[in-house]
Amino acid sequence: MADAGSGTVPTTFADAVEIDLSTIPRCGKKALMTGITGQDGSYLAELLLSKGYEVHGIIRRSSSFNTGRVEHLYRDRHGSDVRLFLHYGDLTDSSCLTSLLSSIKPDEVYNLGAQSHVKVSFEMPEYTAEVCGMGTLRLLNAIRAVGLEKTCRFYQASTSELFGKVTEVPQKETTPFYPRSPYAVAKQYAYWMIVNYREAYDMFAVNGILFNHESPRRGPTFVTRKITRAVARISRGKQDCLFLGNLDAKRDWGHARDYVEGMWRMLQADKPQDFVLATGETTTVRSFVEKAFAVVGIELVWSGEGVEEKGADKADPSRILVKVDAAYFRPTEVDLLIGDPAKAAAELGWTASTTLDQLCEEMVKSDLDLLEKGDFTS
Ligand code: NDP
Ligand code: GDR
Repeated sequence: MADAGSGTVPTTFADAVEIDLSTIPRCGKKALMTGITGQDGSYLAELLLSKGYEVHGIIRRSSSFNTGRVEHLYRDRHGSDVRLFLHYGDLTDSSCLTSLLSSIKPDEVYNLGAQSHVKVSFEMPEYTAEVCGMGTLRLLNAIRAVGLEKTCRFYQASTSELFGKVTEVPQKETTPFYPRSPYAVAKQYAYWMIVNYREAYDMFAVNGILFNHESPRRGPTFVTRKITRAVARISRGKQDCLFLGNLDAKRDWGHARDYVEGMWRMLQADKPQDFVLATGETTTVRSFVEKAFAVVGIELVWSGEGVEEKGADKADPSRILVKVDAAYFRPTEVDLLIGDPAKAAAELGWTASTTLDQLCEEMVKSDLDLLEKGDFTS
């Protein structure tokens, strides 16, 4: 079992939910999760603990602490009523996956671990395939190797990136795939492995085809968080300009907290099926920039040079707040994503409850808060 730190590190995120386990009876179920240190993993761990699960998360060895997002959930393993266990492991290492599954014998496995950055996947295509593609196969095989295939339910973090080049709008479960990055191609391999193991071995294995979901805990190199962090810093005079890539890309953005509820519901269903989770609305990156600046009261004017603050002193070179930098463009782009969540609404009773305006405001305010606390490392 791994150490998550001393337990004295202050909670980084204002939305981190402390859970009083003494008020929550155990439900008797165990979940094993890859990617627990990521955005979704931290919200899913909160959700499962609040439902009485015993939660086991696989973390990677790192030269610095990488458990900041679950720090508030971690109790010293020598204490009483411990329900969150962290284990070192990696999706590239079959032996650790097999031995963890054999010792934990989980009722549910959530495979959230990934090299999840689309742009980075063009620079590290082979590693991305190893983790996102082969890693999923390793986990599926490990479940079979230890004889859990008939009892253990499996959630695969599939993605709207599978739809890639637009063939249908809005995109739903039956829309053909056309992946546009090494990341998406690797995820498509994993998608079909889930379908194949479901059909070949009668496993309860499902794909959640999730559209973009964000939060104050979003990694800082994804576009929404990159924007909200910069807006916080610019509004406090700590940064002059934000450099972005393609401002015209359109995404269907929801809140990660809503989406992990959908993941859990997929595994509670009567039969294993694949589901799209989305809001059903799409917005350009450009419009998200406007919304984020509006939270701090800055109105923008778009010009040839970049994006200016409305009414700013023209003599002031710092009036250009956003500039386009070609370095952030991808070799192939996904131009338009908009999902149809009708099947999830009808069969799981799931809908996205947070609007984009609420999400954007929450993210900007959280980044202002982190800036004020001097905690801008997350
Ligand atoms: P993050 O990038 O925030 O988290 C990724 C997680 O995977 C981290 O815990 C990371 O560990 C872990 N990880 C990376 N490499 C490995 C590896 N080799 N072995 C084991 N674990 C590894 O992603 P999100 O939380 O945003 O996304 C969760 C999953 O959902 C991912 O699979 C992603 O591809 C998918 N997805 C995400 C969407 C979104 O909009 N957020 C939409 C659709 C799908 P570490 O902290 O050490 O880096
Ligand atoms: P995405 O998310 O590629 O959709 O993948 P990201 O936030 O990286 O990009 C969204 C869109 O914004 C454009 N963009 C920029 N993106 C980044 N990161 N940085 C920039 O400076 C920038 N400027 C413009 C991008 O070109 C793109 O069009 C996310 C990940 O979480 C995946 O793991 C997940 O599968 C999909 O969402 C659904």
